Amino acid sequence: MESYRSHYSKDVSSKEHGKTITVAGWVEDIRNIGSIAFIILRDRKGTLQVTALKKESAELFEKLVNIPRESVIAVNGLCKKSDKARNGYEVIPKEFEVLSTAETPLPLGVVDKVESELDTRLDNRFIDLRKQEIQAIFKIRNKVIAAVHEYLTSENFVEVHTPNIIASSSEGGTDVFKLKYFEKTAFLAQSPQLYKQMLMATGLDRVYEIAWYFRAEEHNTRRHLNESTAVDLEMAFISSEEDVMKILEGLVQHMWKKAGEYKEELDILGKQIVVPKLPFKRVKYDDVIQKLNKNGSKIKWGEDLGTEEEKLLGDIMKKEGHEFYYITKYPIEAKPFYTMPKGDKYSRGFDLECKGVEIASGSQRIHDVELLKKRLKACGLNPKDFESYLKAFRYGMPPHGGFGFGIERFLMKLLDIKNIRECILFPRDRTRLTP
Ligand code: AMO
Repeated sequence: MESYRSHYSKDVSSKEHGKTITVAGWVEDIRNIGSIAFIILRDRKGTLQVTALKKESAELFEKLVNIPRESVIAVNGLCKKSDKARNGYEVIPKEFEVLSTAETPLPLGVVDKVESELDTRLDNRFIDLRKQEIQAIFKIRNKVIAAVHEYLTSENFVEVHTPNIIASSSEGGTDVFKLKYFEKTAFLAQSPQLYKQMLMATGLDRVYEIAWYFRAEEHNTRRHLNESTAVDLEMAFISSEEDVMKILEGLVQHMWKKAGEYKEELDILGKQIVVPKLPFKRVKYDDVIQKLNKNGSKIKWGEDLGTEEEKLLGDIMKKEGHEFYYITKYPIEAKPFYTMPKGDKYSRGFDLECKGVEIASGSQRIHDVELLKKRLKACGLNPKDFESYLKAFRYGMPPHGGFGFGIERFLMKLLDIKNIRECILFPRDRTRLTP
């Protein structure tokens, strides 16, 4: 065979009728009814029927029908219109080559009707991803990330890449992975927080990064990963956190709109996209607590919202007609050390929630070095551990702010996926380190 593939399944049309073509892919199914056999061949675009007739060549027929399912083959043959074939065409094989034989039994079915456990699927992710509905999630993921670049470039943001091996924890908490860095101890970045802020002192006054978050959180939930991805953004010369929130809601709307253009994938997933209207509702933290308490929650002022409170708030807000809403004016004690205070008790920190799940959080930051040191100490951290970060605030640092926006959380909400592990290729959670 000269080339293993001259056509993809879906590209075959009336132009190919009566011509010899080569198709290649995975053997999804074989139906042998004695004198005739139908081999369903799958490639990245879909499936195509290869129809083998015993009377044409008994030898070729026997070899073809005995290929184990999910083996990779290339078939050269005559392309013909066919009313009975799934996509209107079939290939009558002249010759074929087995490029890779699949072992039997398969650890996971590709087109089986029975649903497999998520763990079995993740253990065999390379087969799981052969299913078109699973591939659709990642094609849409690719599309929304492209939309991030498109939108932020149009808003004059510069894409940057900052280190993931760092000397002090980025979020200040204990949920940090330690590692040996030659003679020193290093950490995996919980976010690019310190670096994106340092960049505000450079004149690159609008930056973003598609970032990796490494978080040593012990809990195993359906909305947490230990390694996740996020859109991280920082912008200078803002007059308040509102400037940041405007960019974030514009970005979310653009991503939603662009995802809606992936009709084929959305059809496979049975989803319809309704683009949200702007501006998103803003609800003050105090009002959130009131709403929650009125609806039976025992949450106290000053506490951060847990999963249950977020869900309850999602229901309350839905009744009021809002799927997207910002929680604003958080108490300072519920926010990280870099958050700009507002008066004694409050802060300029916000969360963006979508249908009961936090998808982003951000704030205006402290740009005064003395206040920053005070807040570090108040949060139980040692300013000495943050010296190289603090230095960037001593020689001219403009007012600035930004946000971190979880890509997997976004996909969960966009596609109504219940478990975040479905939204990343090879999830890392409390117990999973392979594949
Ligand atoms: P925060 O910790 O709230 O803020 O994270 C920002 C967003 O990242 C996503 N996210 C996660 N997704 C999956 N699994 C996790 N374990 C996880 N942790 C966070 C969420 C969340 O809203 N530096 C600040 C952001 C900023 O102020 O710029 C930060 O990291 O969608």
